[in-house]
Amino acid sequence: MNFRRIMKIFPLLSLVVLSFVAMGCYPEHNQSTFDPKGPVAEAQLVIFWWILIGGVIVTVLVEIALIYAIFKFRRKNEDEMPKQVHGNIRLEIIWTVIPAIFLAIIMVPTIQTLFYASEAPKSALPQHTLEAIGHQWWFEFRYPNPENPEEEIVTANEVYIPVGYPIAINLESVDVIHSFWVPKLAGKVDMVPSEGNYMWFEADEPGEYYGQCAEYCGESHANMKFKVIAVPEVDFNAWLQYQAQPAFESGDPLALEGADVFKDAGCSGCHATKTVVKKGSKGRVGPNLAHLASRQDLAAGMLDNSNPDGSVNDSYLQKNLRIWLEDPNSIKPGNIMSAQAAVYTDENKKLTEAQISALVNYLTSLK
Ligand code: HEC
Ligand SMILES: [Cu+2]
Repeated sequence: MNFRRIMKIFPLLSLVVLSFVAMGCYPEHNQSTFDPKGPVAEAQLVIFWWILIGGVIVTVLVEIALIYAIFKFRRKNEDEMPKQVHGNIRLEIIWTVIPAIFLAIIMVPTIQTLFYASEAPKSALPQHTLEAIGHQWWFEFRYPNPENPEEEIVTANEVYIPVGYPIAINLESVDVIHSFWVPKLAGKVDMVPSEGNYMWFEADEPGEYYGQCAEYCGESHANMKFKVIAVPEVDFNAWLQYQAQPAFESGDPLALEGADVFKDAGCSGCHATKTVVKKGSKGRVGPNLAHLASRQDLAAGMLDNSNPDGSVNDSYLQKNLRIWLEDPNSIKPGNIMSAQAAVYTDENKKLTEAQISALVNYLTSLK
């Protein structure tokens, strides 16, 4: 293709690219940072605008100077050589001082916001704390048990918070570095193995806020999502109390059979169904399944079981569980369950159709 042809399609190409870029910025999108729903994300957005506006002013000034110089000092005809200069102390001081002033101005709100985001404000309200633990490729959450400070309530991939309260979050990882990001509530913070990290956020209004791992952590990094569900405090307390209850025991014969398969097929080796654990104890390889059927998604946001109003639809859940158990790898490439569970690695131990049906029935009963 010759240069002319490229120049002809260039405007069209840039339009297409620009429209894709703009699609990522529309504020209503659940992972857009342009419509913050909490004070931390708001403060960070203000910094973004300061830096963007400062950057635009500097860019425009530099471009104007550049274009001016190009025209003013260009070679006017073939036999005239423009004046050759080297160095200009006054100019150099000016173009060092102006950006320095801009940086100094932007530094003030930046440092303020750094301090603001680094620790939850001490308020009269009781503080809620939360442990978030990154695993390849899902998130474990633990709450202090209000009934017993020595214990923690465990769940996965879906986290409830009370609206209007600062939530202090301790971040950890059991394997590689992950990053905890809920764009509408706060900027990302790394989850570093054996090196605790900390952040806080607060939701101003009830809603579902999508989260995402934001640090490349292996094959299914892009499939490592979670949900923050902000609800009024009474609902939060009810939810937490409910999560602390033991898993529901169904009397349905197929579910009972499924519970047996769950033990016999080695599922319980990686999945706990006990909700309350000793504080700081090591979790298992896979997500806690005690109240799996009360969660909107399966496999860290990969399969949606919910009705439009957020309630769990049992028939979606059953369908999704079947898809997951038949071949987890087709949903989440490289996931540890298909890589390590004997029922997927050993042809002789493969789950039968009947076993899958029993498991689906049992897991759907875990409300
Ligand atoms: C080697 C450990 C291991 C074994 C054995 C195992 N799993 Fe898993 N399982 C995992 C991991 C890890 C995940 C998380 C996958 C992901 O999201 O990346 C998972 C995810 C799941 C999920 C989705 C959970 C959620 O919160 O969305 C279900 C359901 C599940 N497993 C059921 C089972 C059943 C049933 C068996 C037995 C047939 C089983 N698992 C055996 C490790 C295991
Ligand atoms: Cu990741």
